[in-house]
Amino acid sequence: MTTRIALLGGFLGAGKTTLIAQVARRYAAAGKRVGIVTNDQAAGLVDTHHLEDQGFDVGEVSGACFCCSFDNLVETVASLAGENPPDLILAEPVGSCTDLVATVVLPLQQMYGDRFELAPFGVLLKPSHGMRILQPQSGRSGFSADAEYIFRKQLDEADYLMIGRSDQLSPQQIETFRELLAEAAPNVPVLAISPKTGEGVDDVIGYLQSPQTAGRRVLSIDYERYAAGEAEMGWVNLSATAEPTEPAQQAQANQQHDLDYLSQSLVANIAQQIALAGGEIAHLKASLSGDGCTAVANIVSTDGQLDIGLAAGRPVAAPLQIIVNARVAMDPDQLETICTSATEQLLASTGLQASGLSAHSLRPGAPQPTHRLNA
Ligand SMILES: Nc1nc2c(ncn2[C@@H]2O[C@H](COP(=O)(O)OP(=O)(O)OP(=O)(O)O)[C@@H](O)[C@H]2O)c(=O)[nH]1
Ligand SMILES: [Mg+2]
Repeated sequence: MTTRIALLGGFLGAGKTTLIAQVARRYAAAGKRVGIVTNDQAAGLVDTHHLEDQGFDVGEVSGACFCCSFDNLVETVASLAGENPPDLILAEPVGSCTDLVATVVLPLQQMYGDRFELAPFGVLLKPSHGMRILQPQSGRSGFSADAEYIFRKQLDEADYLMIGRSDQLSPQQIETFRELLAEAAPNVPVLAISPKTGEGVDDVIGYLQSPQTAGRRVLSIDYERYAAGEAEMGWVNLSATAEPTEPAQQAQANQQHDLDYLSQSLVANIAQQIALAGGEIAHLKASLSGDGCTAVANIVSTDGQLDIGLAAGRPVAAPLQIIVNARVAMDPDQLETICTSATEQLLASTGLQASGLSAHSLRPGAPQPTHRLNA
């Protein structure tokens, strides 16, 4: 018996994890099970916590994107499939990745076709990013020409496209986006969906279950340009545990902390400092967890509003687990300094102390896929 796998791609902050959680909840409501694979260039993912906290079965491939860490992806998928395979495995590639048909979909189909079957490859679009690129007369760019190249390649290989955040778009804006996509990616089906409210998600499930062949469009791609686009992002993954300080331990152990407020103020503070430093945000997210609860706050563009990715809903006592993931067009060392000092400030405001605060910053290296196959 084969296990069905669906890759859900799309640029940083498009709403992939939110969509995956929606689909997983709908499967669970129908008495079905999904497994989920998250992915990042480095360990310590908000997404993994976000999904695990909602009770889903999650495997993480970290250290490199799926295409460069293909064997790790196969192992992770195989362990989720186990002896009692889920009805579907949803895999979320890194948002700055492309060429996934040649490097992931086809290798899974051609090398492991006896174990896995692939659903059509869907790519989710973030309106604030996509519209900037597809409407050049707006005078605003999607980061740089090389980063725009990645977005266009993501359009070029999708089996179907999804305009995200439909809850925040007028019918006219959706129509304009559709017209621009009809030009940029002719003959590719386009859904308008809201991963947050669930609007249109049943249509996505139609594709996840469709017998259509996956990965019908293999890219012609310039890897130097692709690498240059990826390398424009500074990447920071920070994690820390906040604990009561020694002398005041008892009083602090009883103190309750508002995870929702704390995650939002941490993200707002980091975003403010990024703006002052002239950085441009692709996705900034922070999760705070404690006592089985998680709050996630996000910002997906420099001029965007703060989003609540997940609400904790109740105050909790320390220890608290803090994770910050920032993908921003700016120097990664400077970004790391900003994330670290904002986390320290947050801790000072709670009276808690950080144990084991660690931050890892990088610029993604040139992608070197394990396999690259043609149809
Ligand atoms: N209003 C609204 N917000 C959304 C929608 N989909 C996602 N968001 C918000 O957008 C933010 C980013 O969503 P994620 O699901 O984390 O995006 P992602 O594509 O997984 O991001 P990366 O993994 O960093 O690439 C979160 O705060 C979500 O709540 C939507 O349909 N409507
Ligand atoms: Mg995600």
